[in-house]
Amino acid sequence: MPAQDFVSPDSIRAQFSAAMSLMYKQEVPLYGRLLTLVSETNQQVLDERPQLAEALRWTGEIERLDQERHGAIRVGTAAELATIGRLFAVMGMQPVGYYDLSSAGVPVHSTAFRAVHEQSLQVSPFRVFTSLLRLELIDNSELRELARSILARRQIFTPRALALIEQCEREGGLRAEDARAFVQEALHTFRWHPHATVTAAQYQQLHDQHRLIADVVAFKGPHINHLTPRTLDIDAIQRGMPAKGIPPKAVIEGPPPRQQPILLRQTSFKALEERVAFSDQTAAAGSHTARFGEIEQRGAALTPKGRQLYDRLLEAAREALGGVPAEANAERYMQLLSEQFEAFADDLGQMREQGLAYFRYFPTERGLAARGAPGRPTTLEGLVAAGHVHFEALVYEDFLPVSAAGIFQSNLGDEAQSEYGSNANREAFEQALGKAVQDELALYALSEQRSLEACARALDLPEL
Ligand code: OOG
Ligand code: NI
Repeated sequence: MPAQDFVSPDSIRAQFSAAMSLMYKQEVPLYGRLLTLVSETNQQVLDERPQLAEALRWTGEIERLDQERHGAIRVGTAAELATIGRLFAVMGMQPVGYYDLSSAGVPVHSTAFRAVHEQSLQVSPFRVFTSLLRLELIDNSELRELARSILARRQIFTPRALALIEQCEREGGLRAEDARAFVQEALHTFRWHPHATVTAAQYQQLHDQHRLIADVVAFKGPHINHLTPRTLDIDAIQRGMPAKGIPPKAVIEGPPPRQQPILLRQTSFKALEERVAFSDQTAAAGSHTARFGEIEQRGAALTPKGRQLYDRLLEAAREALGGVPAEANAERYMQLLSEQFEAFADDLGQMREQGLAYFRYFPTERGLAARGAPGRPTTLEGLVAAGHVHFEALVYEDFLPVSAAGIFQSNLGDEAQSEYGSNANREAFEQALGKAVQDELALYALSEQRSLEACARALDLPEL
């Protein structure tokens, strides 16, 4: 079968992302309202800040902005994680990064499934933060066994989804009709199921141990628990949410507001209370809070040096606060954060000189016009100074462990604080997944490198 008959994985991911968004809008109407607020705000920002619009045009992000979102799921077993990995691979999504949430009192570890090449990200930046429950961290052995046996009985994929994954692996791709069927079949795994697989008493037992355990174990599948659009101004959204009847969490996770955004800033709002029918009930007499809303603003991907600085400043702000950021100390926390981050250059040129972020380079009209001209600059610095090469920050495509912990906590409720020590175990995660997770820093470095190579080619230079 010739390869050209196959639909590209990027296009399957774009279809899936759109289908997921449509499904979630129907399941969680507040998500639809949030999308409207975000797109109105983004339009306003683009109108008011032509320089930002220009930067987004250079990188192409302006075209992907509307469809940009991430989701999150939590799976219960190694086998589920491995198959989810194969399902995402059909859509060109690879596991990137390892996140340990145990140190934050959440018994999971996680990765992000996403496209890894800038051209694929341009077609669809859709990503899914995927967590694996760690039953081994739960010390109540009876409950652990109960959870294990319940999880062992469920099948979170439809038979047709499994068959299409196998077909794709065997043949090297899916044709249009199969790709459409795959998207519909895969959606079932992420749907909300109001029928629990456990009795009301079992639910209570799981819930008393940790709300997250009940969320993962008591249902038929790993329902998508939020879908997060990308905003260009998260402070405006945070301020605008209450008026729309959407109460946000107390503080925005991540760095403080800046001229040049870095990494990721996120805020969320409380979970919905859903009606649930436990297995010993005929009507939906119970309730469960699983799903919430989240918004994010993305900025520059940082180099190891930039990331170390970020981690240090964030830690210093938290230390100075002397507690977990919450409603009562939110203002002081934002103040401390801004003070600390004065030490982080807020200018693209300086960030580049100091080696804090990754960049993409583009040949300019002037550079192209000067091709072959005698005496033109041939080094990167010379080309930048002469305006022959333009640079923009490479956008961060991943997540942040401290922020993720804050998001988990905000929707699990503050009563859910537990102690699991610091139990990072990337090896165990990769063994469950059946492959290694990719190093996000290496991916950014490659992307930057490719943009330099493309620049050199366009400008007829040997290398940059
Ligand atoms: C995932 C929480 C983390 C993010 O954006 O950092 C997250 C979850 O609650 O399952 O979504
Ligand atoms: Ni999220």
